[in-house]
Amino acid sequence: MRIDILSLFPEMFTGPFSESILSRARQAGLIDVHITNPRDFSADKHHKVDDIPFGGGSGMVLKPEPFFDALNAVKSVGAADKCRVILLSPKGQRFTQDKAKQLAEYEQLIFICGHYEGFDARIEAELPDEMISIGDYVLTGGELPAMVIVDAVSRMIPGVLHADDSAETDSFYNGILEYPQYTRPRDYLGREVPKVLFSGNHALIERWRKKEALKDTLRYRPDLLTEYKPETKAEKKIYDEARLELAE
Ligand code: 9D3
Repeated sequence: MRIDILSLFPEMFTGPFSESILSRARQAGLIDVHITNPRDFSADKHHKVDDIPFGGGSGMVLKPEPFFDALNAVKSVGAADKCRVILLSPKGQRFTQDKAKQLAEYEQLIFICGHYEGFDARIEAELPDEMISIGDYVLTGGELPAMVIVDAVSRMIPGVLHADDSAETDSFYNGILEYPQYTRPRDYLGREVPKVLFSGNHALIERWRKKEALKDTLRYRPDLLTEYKPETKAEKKIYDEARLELAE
């Protein structure tokens, strides 16, 4: 996948994209990330990218030309339906795991980052296929949201994660939190690992994990369970036990 980011602050991306999984995905040729500064496309001799708002008012507005021209420069010539242009904005639809999965199917993603001063409305109206927000809180720009989305999308691309890193493959835990995990030592200053994990009984361990996952979900994210429907009698029993044990 080719990923293009249009940003007036290209240096912000150097750290996160040079570390860990994203760096390995780039080295493996699974993702190809390019940062473009719309300032380099400013027609103006001072490389101006913003100007005062028509009609008056405070603040500045991001000019159309640098963004229209920068987008044209990074858009590949391939099929239009294989490329998605995303403008990061508090006006956008909320980013979700589902959206990450959908975006992972494209051959090219182009992210347009702005900042507090806001885009000329003609940029928003014409350039993006969609606008995305990462949540209802105010940031200083679209750079961190772009990094969040690139991170979430990259790990959905086949080959970026090791097979055993993928929680998505385990339908047994879909829509609920993950089960609690333990490693050595068996006894940490008197805090013992639950005995069932040493039983060697895999069915029993699975059942325990499912129940503890449900308990954690009830405890920390009960909002996730409004949609939860036990599929079988056995699952219903685990769910009832989870609620009972939590109430104790
Ligand atoms: C004065 C009204 N503000 C909207 C709440 C204007 C405004 C504030 C902050 C316009 C842009 C920004 C910068 N934020 C983003 O560009 C942004 C963002 C965010 O602030 N929160 C969550 N997701 C995103 S995606 C892009």
